[in-house]
Amino acid sequence: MTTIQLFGFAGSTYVRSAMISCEELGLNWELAPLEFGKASHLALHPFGKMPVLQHGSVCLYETAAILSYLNDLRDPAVLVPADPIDKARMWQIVSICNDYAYPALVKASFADDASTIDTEPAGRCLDALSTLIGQGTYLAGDRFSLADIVFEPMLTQYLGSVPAAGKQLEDRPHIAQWHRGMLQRPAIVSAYKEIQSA
Ligand SMILES: N[C@@H](CCC(=O)N[C@@H](CS)C(=O)NCC(=O)O)C(=O)O
Repeated sequence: MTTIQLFGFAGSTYVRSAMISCEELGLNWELAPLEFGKASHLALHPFGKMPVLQHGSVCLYETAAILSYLNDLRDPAVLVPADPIDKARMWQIVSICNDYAYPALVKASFADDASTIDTEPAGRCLDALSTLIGQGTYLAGDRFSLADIVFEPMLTQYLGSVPAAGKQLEDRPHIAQWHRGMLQRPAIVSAYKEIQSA
């Protein structure tokens, strides 16, 4: 199969989600350099973000679309639940991640002084996801899905940058347990190894 090129930086949480998906699906992929903000970048992504996927003649931006495409390269597709309720739950969580968790956990973590940020919005995201996961092992349904793949890098970024994050996670034991499980998943372990060597 033609190598999948992921344009972006390994530090980006959304690029990480694409890397984890490729690892989980056993796809042949590589990170490709991006001249951030330059004309060559805007030609790939008119909004100047990352990741961008290039696979043969297919060029895609927007992470949810990229992850859905990667999943459908595998037959049977494995990262989107077949059950309609689990599938709706998965897209609900991806949307929560994009609209609420990304600003609250990721953008906030880039503040000049992460020890002074308002952690209430992140706490609200963790509470919502805690309610949705209940006693489960995965965020949506009983299998690893795109919901886990999108949220895991966001939480890891937040925990690595915001001093109050550890206590916030400790206060939500189901999410803490979910995160421990995610960090042991082989696809996530190997994606993070790639990130360290990138
Ligand atoms: N809606 C986009 C968001 C992508 C996004 O915000 N990526 C971040 C990196 S995690 C980015 O490109 N940030 C650079 C910037 O905002 O200047 C998607 O789903 O792919």
